[in-house]
Amino acid sequence: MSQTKPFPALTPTQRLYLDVHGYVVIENALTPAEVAALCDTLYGIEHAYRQHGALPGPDCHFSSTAEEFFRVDNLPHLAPCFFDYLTHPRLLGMVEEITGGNVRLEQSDAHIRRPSPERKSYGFHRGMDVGMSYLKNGLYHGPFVKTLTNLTDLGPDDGGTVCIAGSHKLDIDPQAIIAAALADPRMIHHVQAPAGSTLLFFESLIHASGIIRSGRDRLLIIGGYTPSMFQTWRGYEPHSDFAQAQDEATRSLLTGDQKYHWDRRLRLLSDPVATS
Ligand SMILES: O=C(O)CCC(=O)C(=O)O
Repeated sequence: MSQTKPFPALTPTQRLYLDVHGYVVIENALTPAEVAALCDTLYGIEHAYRQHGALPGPDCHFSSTAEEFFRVDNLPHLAPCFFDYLTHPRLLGMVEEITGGNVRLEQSDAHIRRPSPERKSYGFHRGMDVGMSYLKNGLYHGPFVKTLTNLTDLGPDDGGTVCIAGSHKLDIDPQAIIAAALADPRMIHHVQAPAGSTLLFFESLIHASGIIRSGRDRLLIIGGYTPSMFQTWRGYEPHSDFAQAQDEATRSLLTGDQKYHWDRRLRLLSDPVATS
């Protein structure tokens, strides 16, 4: 990783929004060229699969190959644009800020979602227990954080991510939270943003894929990150030769080999955002 990760990476306003709601949208985090490369690569992988049933490389898998939901998993070694996204210095700076120290890649996946007439309800879920979170300098920190970047523009009918705002702090049975929130749509926030915008969120936030009503494809890419001593999700172990060929910082990001040498990164809310 040649560029430095900014710290703090979030403005005080972005950090406040994140702490209150459990997510914040960073508009235009990626350039149009980065978005185009990711879309071309993802469509290319789907095309190769539909033609020949081919996987795009070793140590990866498809979580879904349905027409309305195509998903390829474990990405860093599959294409340079995937690698660049998952090692994006600014996004990593944000992730480290809200986990509270250096991170490793825990999972990575890219999706193509298409309209599905059968899909009438959200599949709300969370991937981390709220009890694993902690406060430092009065700010909320969590051990599992995702950067979900939409690669297509998201208007109100394009099926952007939905979430129950503030649920990242609620140590309550998720089914009870979901039932209560569904009774008042104001509690369900719905991401709308230009292509290349990143939804940064705690995995303890209850969230789901939105429902596409526009008829347009929705493409996205996700990096999941944890402190260095955590394991990957099953099926996301790094491709060994690829990881070993990286510089030390990148290898640690991919393998978590810093383990319990956890370099803390803590800010105050009032600290201004770093410009580089
Ligand atoms: O499709 C989305 O917007 C949400 C994806 C999601 O729920 C997840 O990766 O856990």
